[in-house]
Amino acid sequence: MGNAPVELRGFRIWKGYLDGPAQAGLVAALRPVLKAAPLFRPVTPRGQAMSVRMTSAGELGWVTDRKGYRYEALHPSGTSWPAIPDAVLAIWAGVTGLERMPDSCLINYYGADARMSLHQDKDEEDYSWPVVSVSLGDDGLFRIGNTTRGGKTDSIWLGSGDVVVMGGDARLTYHGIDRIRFGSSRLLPKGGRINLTLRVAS
Ligand SMILES: O=C(O)CCC(=O)C(=O)O
Ligand SMILES: [Mn+2]
Repeated sequence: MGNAPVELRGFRIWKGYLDGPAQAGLVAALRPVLKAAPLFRPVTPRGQAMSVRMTSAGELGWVTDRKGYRYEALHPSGTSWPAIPDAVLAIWAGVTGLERMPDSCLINYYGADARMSLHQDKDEEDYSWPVVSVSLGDDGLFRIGNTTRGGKTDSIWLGSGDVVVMGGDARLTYHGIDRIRFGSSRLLPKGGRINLTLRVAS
């Protein structure tokens, strides 16, 4: 679906990869996942509450608390994470062409004031697998830096249905979300932004 990807600092960005009905279908597929594994507010290893709320699907879910950043087989409530919906796996297959499927789908929810500071995704065992991000709902200002901390950055607004592949030489490139444009989309009934990140964690 959609146009050819644009490239920015090694990230492949598919604007409008998912059309409106596909976005709505994805939200419907995520509803039972969020019911089985409710969003929680993570705390950094230093004890700071993150502004995003999160949960996961798949065999492993990314979590953070006082004990550190890591993948866990269980939601903080002690239940296993729900399976990654097929519609989500189809996006991974479509943009990566890989046969290997991700074993983790992090679900981030950004309310009006949520952001995510520049970071690398580096808790996975093998960086040769890409990370795929799917945006739904309100626009988010995505900042892309370098493979080491600091230096120049470029920013691009990610809209609902946009898909980003972070792989190859850019697999460890710093990235983050500076802010969202709350209310810019009507996809989610209460507004806000959902971002899915698909990963081969182990
Ligand atoms: O929300 C986004 O677009 C990026 C999320 C992200 O980088 C992460 O969860 O590691
Ligand atoms: Mn990330």
